[in-house]
Order: sequence, then structure tokens, then C-alpha cells
Amino acid sequence: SVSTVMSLFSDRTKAIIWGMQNRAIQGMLDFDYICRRAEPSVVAIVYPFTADHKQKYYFGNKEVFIPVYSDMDVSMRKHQEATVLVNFASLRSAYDSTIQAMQHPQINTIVIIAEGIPENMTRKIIKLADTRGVNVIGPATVGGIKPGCFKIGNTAGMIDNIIDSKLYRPGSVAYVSRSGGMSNELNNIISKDADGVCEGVAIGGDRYPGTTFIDHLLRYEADPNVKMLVLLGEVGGVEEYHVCRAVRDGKIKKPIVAWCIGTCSDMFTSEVQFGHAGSLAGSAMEKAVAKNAALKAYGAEVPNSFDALGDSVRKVYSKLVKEGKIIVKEEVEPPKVPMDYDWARKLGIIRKPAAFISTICDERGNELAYCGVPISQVLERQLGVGGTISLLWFQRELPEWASKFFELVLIVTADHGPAVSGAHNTMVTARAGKDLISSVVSGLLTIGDRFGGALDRAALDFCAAYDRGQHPQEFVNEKRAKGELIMGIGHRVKSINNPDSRVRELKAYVTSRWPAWPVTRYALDVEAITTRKKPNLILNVDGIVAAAMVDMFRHCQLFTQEEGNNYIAMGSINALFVLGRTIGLVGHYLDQKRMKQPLYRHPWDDITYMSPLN
Ligand code: Q5B
Repeated sequence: SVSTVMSLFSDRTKAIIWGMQNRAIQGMLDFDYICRRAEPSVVAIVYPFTADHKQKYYFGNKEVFIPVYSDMDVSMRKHQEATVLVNFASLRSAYDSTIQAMQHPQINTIVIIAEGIPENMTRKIIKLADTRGVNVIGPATVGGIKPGCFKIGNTAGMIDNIIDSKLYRPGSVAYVSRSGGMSNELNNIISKDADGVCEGVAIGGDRYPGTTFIDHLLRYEADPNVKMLVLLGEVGGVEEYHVCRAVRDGKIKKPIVAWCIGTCSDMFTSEVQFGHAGSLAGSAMEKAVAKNAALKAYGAEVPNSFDALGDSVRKVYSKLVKEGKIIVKEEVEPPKVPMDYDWARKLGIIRKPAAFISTICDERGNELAYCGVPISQVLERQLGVGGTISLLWFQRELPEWASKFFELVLIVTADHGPAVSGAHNTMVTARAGKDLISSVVSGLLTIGDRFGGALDRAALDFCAAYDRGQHPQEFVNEKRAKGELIMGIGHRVKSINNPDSRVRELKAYVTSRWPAWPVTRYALDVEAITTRKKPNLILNVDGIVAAAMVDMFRHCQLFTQEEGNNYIAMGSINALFVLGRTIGLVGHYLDQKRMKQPLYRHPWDDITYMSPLN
């Protein structure tokens, strides 16, 4: 399509972006900010794969919200001020979205970033654009830039690059190139060898670009702010000859520096396809050497090699300055864009104390690791649930006898029927219509000194008494004298006459597998005394697990005594009951839901009502 307008962009240009291109959009806003634009250039984002919402960006150090629409037509209706669409759609959807955008007369420029759009589709786009008077930049382009006004997507790269090439304010040189990457090179050269870029467009690497070199060069010719032109062509295509003719016919009068890259293609014996779809010489005249010769013959300033392009730019620029056609302006520093935290951290120029330290699990690499052991190894080596507990709770691989003990505890504590406090609460909560988590948590909240949560204190009491060499009888007497219950002793229904088989199993395991079990021995000696008083004052499930865990900490040779004591004080032994009983509580919840049990109401005849006033 042929541009009829002199300038595609101003410092008030507003664009709609197709695609959730957060980095590109933030880059555009950063550019706007250093150009001292009054408002951001991006007014809306179109992304069909999400619900309408607002996305947060920075405009300088201010946070701004840009609306995201799933429907392009809605975005156009709501943002009539938008005249540019930067289309980041993939090669599969770029055609449809471009055609759709052209149905909206407000849009006068569409930039198509996607590479690989079938050529017949591109030609249809160009045909429609011509009839609608729409300028198409691309496909297969990074876009273009008008310093001080507007930047398309990722053009010109990172902000430090943009500042380095002085793209925050207009210079006197306008360029066209095919390649986006090479346009960065031009930004740099033109800022070093002249007073900088006035406008630059990368028309894209396809065989059929939406707008061509000559389209943009004629615009630049008409723009009084542009004093000289630069053309960076490449092997393939005949676009450069249109430029030659325009120079010959006096349509381009401004001095033009030109170079076609790909001159090395002559050194190959066969045809060479360079990176772009269009960069293949179909005939001798499409070769870079031939085009450079023609450009030179028609009056362009053509260097001997790409390396000398800067010298040519400097030569023409200096002449224009000397002739007074370019007045060198005083440099004004651009405002500073605050650096993104992530970027600054990557560069290693800032540090910040982390809010959390975690030492048990790392999910950032290719494979999740429990305390440094990759999950595949946990499985391969059959470390099991016990081994997993060893790694995640105690940060070490405990011996097999210890990790199997954890699994045994989980099995025997998993449930003890519907009558105990935890199960009861879970069932009542489930029947009140609550969800799984609420019901299970309400059961877990009953765990404490009286029910299932006596393990830690039992461990501390038994080992403290054992360590000070206190005779079990003295320990029992002392507790009685203080009016304290012995943690880990006693059961509501189990007794020496009705032994708790769980305790029997655990005791058999510990006494046969533990290298030493003196604290367990001590607890059993205490039981022998308390059961003489009352048959239900047995060493209960909490008590046997607690004593066995103290012996495990002390005799597996992997903990110092201090470490073992710390783990007890932290609650790690109660944790075994909590984990085990959670299995049963989930079971009770599911059971009640499965049977669709109604709201529970406790019967009046089971409550004694006593009023203090009667
Ligand atoms: N007396 C467990 O009590 C129970 C005594 C004691 C010295 C003791 C009680 C107790 C310590 C905490 C403990 C874990 C409340 C228990 C568990 C999980 C469970 C539950 C399940 C499951 C039971 C009668 C007489 C009184 C008391 C004296 C009692 N305990 N003396 N030390 N520890 N234990 N909790 O039967 O002279 O007549 O006034 O708090 O280890 O929760 O299955 O149900 O898997 O779900 O109500 O196994 O022992 O006895 O309070 O009527 O006392 O014995 O001082 O003496 P009871 P009480 P006196 S396992």
C-alpha cells in the first residue's frame, strides 16, 4: 500500500495492541515516558483468550491500568482515539485480525509482527489496505520508531539502548531497512555519526512487505523535519530500483545514503537464502552488489562496505551542517525511567533481604527436590511416605527402621472410630453442610493434651525424668504431688484388661528394631506403676510414640541431643498423630457425605439443663 500521509506517528498517536505482549507494551510506555509524552501511547490490548480485565503497567514511576478486551470490535468502539494497531497475533491468526482491524476506519496504520504468513494472504491484506488507505508495516517486522513520538512494540530494544541511541528526541535522519535487528544498528550509527533518527521503519523481511522502501522514503522526502535519508536494503527483490528511479526523476531530492547487505552472496557458487523469506536473489539484478552499483550510479552515497556506512552518514550529515541545512540542537537529558526490580536483580546491582527462607524443598529447577533429593530418586529408591517425612520434616535421610516406624504410626493412628473427639467434630461439621477442609479442620482442632496431642509433652517429661535419673516411682509421685496428669498415660476405654493392640504393635516394633530404647523402657516402667493404681492408666498410643521418638532421635546417630530436643519442642512428634489422624477425619467426612446425613442436633435427653437460678 502506498502511504498518502507525511507522518504516520505523532506524540499523540494512540495504539491498540493485539496480544498480551507485556514486555513490549511496557517498553512502549517507557519510551513514551522518556520522550515526555503527556500520555501513554497504548490505550488498549486485544486478547481473545481472556475475559475483559485491566492490566497494570508503569508510566514512569506511576502505575497505570490498560484495559484488555477479548473482542477487537469492542476495543475499537471504546477507544476511537486509537489510529494504530500493533498486531502481535501469530502467523495463524494475523491475517484474520488484520482484516478485522481494517473494518474500522479509525485505524490508519497496522503493524504485523508475525513471520511466516502465507504470501497469498499477505497480498490480500495489501490489496484491502490499498483500498482502505491503511498503511501496513510488515509482516515479519519489529516495526519502527519515531523518536520523541512513538515506538512500535519491541523496536530499538531495551531502554538503555534507546537512551544510548538518543531515540528520546528527534534527529534529522530518517531511514528504512528490511531487518528489525539491523534497524537497531542504524539507530546506533545514526546517533553516533549524525544528530540521530527522525524516523525509522523496518518494512520486514517478507517477499511482499505491506509498505515498501519507496513508500516511506517519499513520506520522509515530504517531511521538513527530515534532512537526509538512509536506506539499508538487502539481497533479493527489486525495491531498491524504485528508489533509484525516484532519485533519478527528482522525486527524492534529499541526500540519501544507501547500502544493500548480502554482498557476500556472490562468493557462493549456489544461490543463498539469507535469514529473511525475501532475501534470495532471483536474478542477477536482485543481488546486493548489483543494487549497490545502481544506487551509486543514480546518485546515492554508497559506501564500499557496511563497515563504512557510518562514515558515509557522517560525510553527508557534516555537509548539511556546514551548509546550514541542519542546525545542531542542544542536548536535553531524558527523564530517568525507574529500573524494573527483576532486571536490576539480574544485573546484580541491587540486593534485598528475602522475606522468607526455605530449606526443605525446591521446585524451581527441572525437577522438584525434597531436601536436595530429586523426586524421581525418592520414588526410585522407594523412600516411601516415611522417607519423605524424614526429608521434609527432619532434613535428612533417616534409617529405614525409623522411616518405616513413621509409616507404622500413620497406619495405627489413622483412625480410632467415630466416638473420639476429632472424628465426632468432623462428622458434626460435615452434617452441618460444611466442606471437606472446614470439617477436617474442625476435627483437627480437638487435638490437644487430652486427645491425641499429648505426644510432645510426654516425650519432654519422660526424657527429662530419665535424664535426671529419677526413679519411675518418684516421677509418678512428683506428678501426683503437683496435681499433674502424666502425659502419654491413660485411656478412656483401653486398659490392662482390654489392651490397646496399637500400642502392642508399636512396642513390638520398637523393641525389636531400635538400636537402644531406654526412654521407652522408662515409660513402660511408669506404666507398670500407674496401672497398679488404675487398670486404664496404661501407656497409651501417644505415650509409646513419644518415648520411641526420643529414643530414635538419640540413637540413630544423625541428631545431636540438642537437635533432637529442639525437634520435640517444635511439635514434630505431635505432627505424626496429626498427619495420621487426618486420614481418618477425611474418611469420616466422606462417610457422612456419602450417606447424605442430615444436620445433627444433640438430643435434649442427653443434656442436663441446670440453671443457676433454680
Ligand atoms: N488419671 C486420656 O482419662 C485421659 C492420668 C491420671 C495420672 C494420668 C487421661 C489423660 C493424659 C493425656 C494423654 C492421650 C483423658 C490419650 C488419645 C488418642 C486416642 C483416644 C481414644 C485415639 C483419660 C481417672 C483417675 C483420676 C485421674 C487419674 C487419669 N489420667 N493420673 N496420669 N495421665 N491422660 N492423652 O479415663 O484419683 O480418681 O482422681 O488426660 O495421654 O487421646 O481412643 O479415645 O486414638 O483417638 O477420663 O487413643 O488419662 O480418667 O480423668 O476420669 O481420671 O485417673 O487423676 O484419679 P479418664 P479420669 P482420681 S490417647
